[in-house]
Amino acid sequence: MKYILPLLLVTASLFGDQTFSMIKPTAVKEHHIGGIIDAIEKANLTIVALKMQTISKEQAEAFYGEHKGKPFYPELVQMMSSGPVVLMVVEGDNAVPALRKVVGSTDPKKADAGTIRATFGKSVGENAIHASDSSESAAREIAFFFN
Ligand code: IDP
Ligand code: MG
Repeated sequence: MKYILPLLLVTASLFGDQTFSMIKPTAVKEHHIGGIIDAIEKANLTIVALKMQTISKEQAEAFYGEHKGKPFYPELVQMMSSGPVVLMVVEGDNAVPALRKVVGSTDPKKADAGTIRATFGKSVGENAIHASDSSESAAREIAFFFN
């Protein structure tokens, strides 16, 4: 019994933390899947699950439920359901902040040079990629798209 906690800790550190990411429809249409995945891997993060699908308006509404009522919400839902996206589970040390760092600020014009949004984003609404903002969001978002 006393070995269970240390075993869990060792197992968790072996696998690292997980976060969730999604390449948005505009970036897929503009052939940036390869460039974006390359940037994630160069940040020493590991993609452990990946699939492509077009999400429904209802899924986009539920996924971005925290933004319901904001002026950009209808446009966001429309945009996210407008074509195929790439859904990914990403793993690594401090995966959530590590991925947010390589993704960059919400507004591509304000994002640090070399980040995914600075390189591949066009505007706040078309900023190439989503990345979970906390481990709680990551767990919820992974469960939303992967079972
Ligand atoms: P984040 O993606 O950097 O976490 P959030 O504030 O959670 O940013 O917003 C979710 C998404 O909603 C953004 O990635 C962006 O595409 C979109 N968004 C946020 N604010 C605006 C806005 O003012 N106009 C248009 N779209 C927006
Ligand atoms: Mg967010």
